[in-house]
Amino acid sequence: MGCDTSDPTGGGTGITQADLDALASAFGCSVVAISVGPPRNGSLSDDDCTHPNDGDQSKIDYFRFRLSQNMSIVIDYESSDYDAYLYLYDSNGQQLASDDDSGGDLDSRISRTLNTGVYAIGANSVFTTTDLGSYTMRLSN
Ligand SMILES: [Ca+2]
Ligand SMILES: [Ca+2]
Repeated sequence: MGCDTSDPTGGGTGITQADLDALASAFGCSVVAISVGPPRNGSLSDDDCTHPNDGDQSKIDYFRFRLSQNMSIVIDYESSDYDAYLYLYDSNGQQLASDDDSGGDLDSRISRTLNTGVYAIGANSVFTTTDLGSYTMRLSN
């Protein structure tokens, strides 16, 4: 606990079954591990989960990461196919932050100092079910 300074942002490192259960319960959707590193490629598609409460039926992918120490992180979420919209949640699915266009060119960015713990990211789009395509998600510090 708190000792793995070699990888303080492990996507899977140090995640307990209780953490995974809490995430599954909070989002009702698969939540994929991510850690600090190069951008990860993904896509929003018809068979992804639907955002639970923004009323527009837009699709959303979820990621998780765990911090073993307090640190500042930056989440960059970019798409050239649609207007990106980004969420940051705690491990219970409570929304901590959201962003539409802070990354420029309709892309999203959240910069935040976080305490030790498990967090989730939501990769969403601004508009409707037709707002689909490729994206990159990057976690940095
Ligand atoms: Ca997806
Ligand atoms: Ca946007």
